[in-house]
Amino acid sequence: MELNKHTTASFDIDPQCGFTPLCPDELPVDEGDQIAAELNRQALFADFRLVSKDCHPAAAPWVAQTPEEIMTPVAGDYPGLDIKWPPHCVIGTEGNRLIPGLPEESDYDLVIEKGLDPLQHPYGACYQDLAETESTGAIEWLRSRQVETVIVGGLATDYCVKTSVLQLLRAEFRVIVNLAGCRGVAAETTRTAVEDMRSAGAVLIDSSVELVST
Ligand code: VGL
Repeated sequence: MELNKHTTASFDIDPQCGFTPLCPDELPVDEGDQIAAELNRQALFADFRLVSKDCHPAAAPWVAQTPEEIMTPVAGDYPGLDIKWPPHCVIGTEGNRLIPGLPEESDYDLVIEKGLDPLQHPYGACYQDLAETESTGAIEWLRSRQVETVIVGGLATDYCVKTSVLQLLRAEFRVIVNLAGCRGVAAETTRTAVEDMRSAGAVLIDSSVELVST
């Protein structure tokens, strides 16, 4: 896969401790803490590097109060919410931090924070809401820099990575998903996510070894 660095961005989706075994009480994804080296490698093929972060409040209607509530629908009139999750990536906590091995946040070209509003629980990095009406600015930022191709990796393949990839494709970027730089919550939903991304037009690669700079 040939890439022109000047028109390519590398986008790390939610590579945060709260999605790794380092924070077992949050949303631990198997090997979620093992992707930093691969994210760093894919970034070598891009002039721009972005990261998105889940930045949640400690209390919100989507926070599951018991383990049984996890992934059950949020009851009540909350159009911005779908299902419940354990508290994760809360501002100011360890779970909110980037996984070990990644650059400092200040070394990224753009840091996108999403999910601050307790009445919204977005998955994709491009919008603050499930209805995709409030931009995070990622798409506009990429367009203003004439980016054409976005290499994506991060956590988790079956939720935030998938949704971000579909959003970027709808915004007409060429999207490359680096599977070695991603990990999923569950095997079955990860398989479906890979198929959904492929059929929407994403290029799936096994690792950054397949990338070449022109
Ligand atoms: C995520 C579930 C809930 C993710 C975020 O980053 O993939 N998954 N919140």
